[in-house]
Amino acid sequence: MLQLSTPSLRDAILRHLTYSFGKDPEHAILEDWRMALSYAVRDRIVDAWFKATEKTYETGAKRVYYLSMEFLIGRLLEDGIVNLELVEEAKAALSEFDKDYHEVLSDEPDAALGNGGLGRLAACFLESLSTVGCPAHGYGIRYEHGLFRQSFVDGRQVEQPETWLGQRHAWEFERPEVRYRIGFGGHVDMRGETVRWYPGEEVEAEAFDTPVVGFRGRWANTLRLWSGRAIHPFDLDAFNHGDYARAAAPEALARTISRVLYPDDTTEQGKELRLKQEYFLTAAALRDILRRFNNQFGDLRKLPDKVAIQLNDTHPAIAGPELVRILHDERGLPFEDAMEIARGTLSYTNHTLMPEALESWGEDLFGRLLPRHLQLVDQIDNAHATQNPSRTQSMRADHQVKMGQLSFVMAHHVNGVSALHTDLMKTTVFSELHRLHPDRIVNETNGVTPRRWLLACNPALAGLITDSIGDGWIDDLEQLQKLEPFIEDSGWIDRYWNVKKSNKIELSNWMGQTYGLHTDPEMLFDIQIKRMHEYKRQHLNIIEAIAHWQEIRENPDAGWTPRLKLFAGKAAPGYFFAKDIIRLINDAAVVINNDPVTNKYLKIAFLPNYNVSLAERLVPAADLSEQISTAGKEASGTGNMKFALNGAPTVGTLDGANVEIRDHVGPENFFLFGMTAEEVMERRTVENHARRAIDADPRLASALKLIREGRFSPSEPDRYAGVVDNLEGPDFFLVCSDFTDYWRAQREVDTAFADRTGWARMAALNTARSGWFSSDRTIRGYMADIWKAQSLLP
Ligand code: KOT
Repeated sequence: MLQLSTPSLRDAILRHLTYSFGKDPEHAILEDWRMALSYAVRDRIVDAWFKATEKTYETGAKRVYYLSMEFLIGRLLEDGIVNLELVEEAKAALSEFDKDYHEVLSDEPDAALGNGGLGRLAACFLESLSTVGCPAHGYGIRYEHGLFRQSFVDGRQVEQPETWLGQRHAWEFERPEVRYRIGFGGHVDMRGETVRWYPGEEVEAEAFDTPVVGFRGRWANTLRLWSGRAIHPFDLDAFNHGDYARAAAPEALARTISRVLYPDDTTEQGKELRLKQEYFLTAAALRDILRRFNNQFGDLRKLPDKVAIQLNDTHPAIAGPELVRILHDERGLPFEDAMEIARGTLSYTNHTLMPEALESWGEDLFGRLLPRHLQLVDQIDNAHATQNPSRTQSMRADHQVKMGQLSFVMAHHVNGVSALHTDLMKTTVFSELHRLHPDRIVNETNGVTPRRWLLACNPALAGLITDSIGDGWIDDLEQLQKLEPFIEDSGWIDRYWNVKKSNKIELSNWMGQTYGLHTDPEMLFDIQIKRMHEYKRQHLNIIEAIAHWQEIRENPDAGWTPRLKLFAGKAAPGYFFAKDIIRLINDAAVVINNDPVTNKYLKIAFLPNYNVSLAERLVPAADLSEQISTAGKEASGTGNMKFALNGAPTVGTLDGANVEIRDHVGPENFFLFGMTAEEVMERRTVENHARRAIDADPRLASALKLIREGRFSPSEPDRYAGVVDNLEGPDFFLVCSDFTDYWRAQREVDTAFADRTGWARMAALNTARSGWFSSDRTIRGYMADIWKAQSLLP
């Protein structure tokens, strides 16, 4: 391999500034500096990347492929700097040029190629796959526009297109030589044994590669994103006839496929373009995987020994029929053998049990876009029915194609993302398939990468930890347990508390400068940040705040624990109830923050445009983590883990990974409230459950009354009639039924926070006992239980 000597970071920055961007230091703008630093860092990542690729070929190791419609990677420059341990050198180099490190890092736009938890998990997994040295590729779509930009007008969410590629992007390598034709529609030609699909329309998928470096630069994998382009980009004939719009049409049409990320999280849309995107990603990835396999190994029967393909939810589920189609129709293997090889290669992760999010496609649409695949789905379904005569549920009921069942049948393992969620999979949506295939479902509780979610975002805490126990925790997070003896030491607890305080001051200052929002860092910072959804119950939080505000007004001198309630999160553009909740929070904030009687005790703010970078600012400064979903609805949660790790105890329900967080940190360091998943199912059957709960709790009754009467929307008193009607009526997510216990838990928080040392100990215990929630542990679990893949690190 080419051996070049590594220049100092300072020299590399200057060289790139000069020769890659054609600027001298006097004329360089912030973006030039950011790009020059990025290229200097990227050069070093490329070295690690080449070595990893070479080793994977040499050893003939099994490779892992993670197929996902979303990768919510955020900014990459700090990730690279931190993982290559270049923080001090980068700061020093920039200061030589009189540039501020943080200012340069903040210039990078977030790559928001995902909606929320599912996409962020994929990003944490990529980093952990590299850190543990597992040969892997991520495959996704290079959306031109990621998740929309959110702002508020009169408290209402307004969406604008996001343009992360509007500024220069340092991290991708275009691969014009890696292109595949992806077909849609057309017809199927059946001649005896040979079946051939002749698509009616074709677009080209072009690869863009981003290297993903692991901790200490010991390994780097690839995130390969596909971009749509036309096969014949330009209709010259139309152009020559003066029809310029028609001339450019093929290109515009092809580009549409990778134009924009669907902005829905846990809600299904069933749109044609979405199915096209799913097939586009999957077909391009499979072609690429098989090409690489062919070059190295050849014998398709060995595919399951050399290739593990993980489907991130059902979005790439078409991989099952597509792989069978290639093996059977194109490579001539018998159908049964093709099935067996495909199933030996594929595994599927389920991320939600919510019925509206379980993908299914109408057979008309499906058959029109993918006629051969529809035939194969039927053949797969029939074969499964024959092999399992006691089966009652088909994946082809109601003129639909049910992607969850298809994925299950085509996978050797199916996993849930927390212990509770996995148990519920077995007893609810997949109960029949679980009975037929009792060894197929396994649990892999989610995790988060400690490099981004502690080392990079919370340098003060990371510093204290390393000072106390050394730096082994960074890639062996369970070493945080070694902190426990320090927690007895009051001097150490003071240091821990000062770290939290300095993080809160920093956030306060930033919110002041950015939003003109004035906050007191002495307050309890109570934070709920996540997608807006009824099941996540941001409305439970704001209704409790309104009730609390009333109580403070009635008795202003009772020595209340001062609290700042922060919210952030986006609502899907068509999810009107969720948008109403955003507006209610904003409206309530105006009234409550301007109440001179109460505003030293309670303040509320909804920060706009929640994204990964905003989470990185908020998590280290949190005192309290709100994880208050209706039990049984949040598959896992991963924000909950980030907060616990950064020393914010949880107020939460027994839902998703909250259950395991509570087990790890200890029940005395977790503010539990609410019904269990079982109780939830039972309560729903009780007639008028909401009415009963309201009648039993005057605080809840009066908070709902204030909202209904327009106390927070005086110019439009019935603005929230729909919200209150829902809560007093069906209240499917049991906000009213859980309110009283939530209130109790919040008052326990108030009391506990008043004891500063006691609280600091609780926070520190959350940090010390959260090591299990590293995504390194999760990835090792997938490698051992599902992929049977080995680390290639010494
Ligand atoms: C979205 C659409 C369809 C199916 C599933 C989803 C989905 C699920 N999107 N995000 N999730 C979340 O995934 C996270 C990672 O596993 C979980 O922590 C979280 O609870 C899910 O809601």
